[in-house]
Amino acid sequence: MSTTAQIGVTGLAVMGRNLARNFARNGYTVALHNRTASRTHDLVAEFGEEGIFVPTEAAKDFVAALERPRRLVIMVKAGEPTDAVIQEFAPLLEPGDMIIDGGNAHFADTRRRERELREQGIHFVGTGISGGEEGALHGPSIMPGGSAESYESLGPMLEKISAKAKDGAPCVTHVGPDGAGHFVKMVHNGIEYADMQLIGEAYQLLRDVAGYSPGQIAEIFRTWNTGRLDSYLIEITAQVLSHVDAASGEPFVDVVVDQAEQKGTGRWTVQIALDLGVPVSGIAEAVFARSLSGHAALRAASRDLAGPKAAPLSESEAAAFADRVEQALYASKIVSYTQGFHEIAAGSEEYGWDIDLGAIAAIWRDGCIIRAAFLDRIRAAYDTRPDLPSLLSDETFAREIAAAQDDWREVLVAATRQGVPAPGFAAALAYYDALRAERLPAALTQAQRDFFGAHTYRRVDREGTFHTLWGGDRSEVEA
Ligand code: NBP
Repeated sequence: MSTTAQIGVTGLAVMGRNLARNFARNGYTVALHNRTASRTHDLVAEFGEEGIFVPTEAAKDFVAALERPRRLVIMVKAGEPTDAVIQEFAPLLEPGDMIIDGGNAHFADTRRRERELREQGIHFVGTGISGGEEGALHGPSIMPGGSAESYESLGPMLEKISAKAKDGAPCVTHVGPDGAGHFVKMVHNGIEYADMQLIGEAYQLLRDVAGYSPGQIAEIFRTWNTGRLDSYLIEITAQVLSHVDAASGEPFVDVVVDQAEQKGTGRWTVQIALDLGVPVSGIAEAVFARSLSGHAALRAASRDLAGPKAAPLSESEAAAFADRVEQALYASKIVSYTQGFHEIAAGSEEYGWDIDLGAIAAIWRDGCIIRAAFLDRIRAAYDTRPDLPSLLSDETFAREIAAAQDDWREVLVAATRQGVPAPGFAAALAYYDALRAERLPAALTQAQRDFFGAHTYRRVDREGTFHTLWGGDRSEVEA
């Protein structure tokens, strides 16, 4: 077999198939492989005219079809299948070749695989790909990790197939070494969870407090989408809310069972944040909210618990309330991104990745699920001040939150009074208030720890570490 393909894709389910087509549509010759050969042949039969494909069945033929250094993309189910595919292909590769894992791998697995393959001289490029099957075909946001050397060879190809932001910039950057790409993709998904939760809370408040119908709320979201909340998720929310179920004639959202599922990347974001000691309370609330929704029996057993008497709003009050919800949603969104970027900065520090936070905001501007006009502003914030301690320290965001905060608080008052859960809005506001607090009750916590466990404390007025003899005369000793 002649060695002609510039890239090969193994794993041709929805994502791999569309990614392979994207490469081919952009003029690359693409070698194809899948464990079950029928997927390979189906792709060629259906889309063969879109570009030049080299279908293969045996692993050795797939490898032989690739020009050197070889670029081999794996798009299989994350976890054991990825290891199985690596074990199948790695022995057939040579130093300098690249294995690109585009699946949703845990970054710790990516670090391990990168280390193991490096010993063989193979570049392992853990790559986050966001945008679902449509993105894979028309241009995703791409977050490659791995060596700088591999990016030199791979970068131009990824730039070609990626989404392009409004200013024409490709939505791909070399995120950093080893697992950096998959780490950033993980946090991207965590932020996506938080975004969706906040949108869900806004919807529920507009429905239960303001009394709007799903169709009316769709219109409100459409209006919001012309302003600073302009984003893919707000846009699709309007579409979902205006959809009427054909079978029942009811709003579609009312016929969907209210139990949200998850695949795990949101949970990982929170687990890793706990390990790194980064408070991502907004993302955590979003993960917990999905989890709570799924506890059907627990919810059924709790349905008769007492709640407040709801007082409906007048038409003008409802309109004013909707404006307040927009402020609360925007302010909470700023906090979610603040927390997500904090986690990326902490991961970068922990693993020595040297991630450019502004560049990450820039590559999320298009192609991915959280794409939004807002990300341009985050990029601008980091461009202005690369050492920004937090997005909340950015002057523009701080000013916007200052303008939003009264409404944000009012929305939470209304939510509490009417008994509508808004954990995302509340967690975001609590984070904001905790950060700006002069004193936190952590002082009391530390004193309690010293009382029951002699864990010591530091004083505000003197250097040193101290312990109080709580069981004795309560005198203070230097620890
Ligand atoms: P799936 O995650 O459903 O995986 C199906 C593919 O994995 C098929 O090609 C299957 O081969 C192959 N495979 C499995 Br399962 N076990 C294998 C094994 N032991 N050896 C070799 N191949 C094996 O496909 P997908 O939804 O296209 O997603 C691909 C990757 O992209 C996943 O890691 C996913 O998390 C990630 N991702 C998905 C999305 C999305 O929107 N779906 C978005 C972003 C990232 P077969 O045909 O022989 O069964």
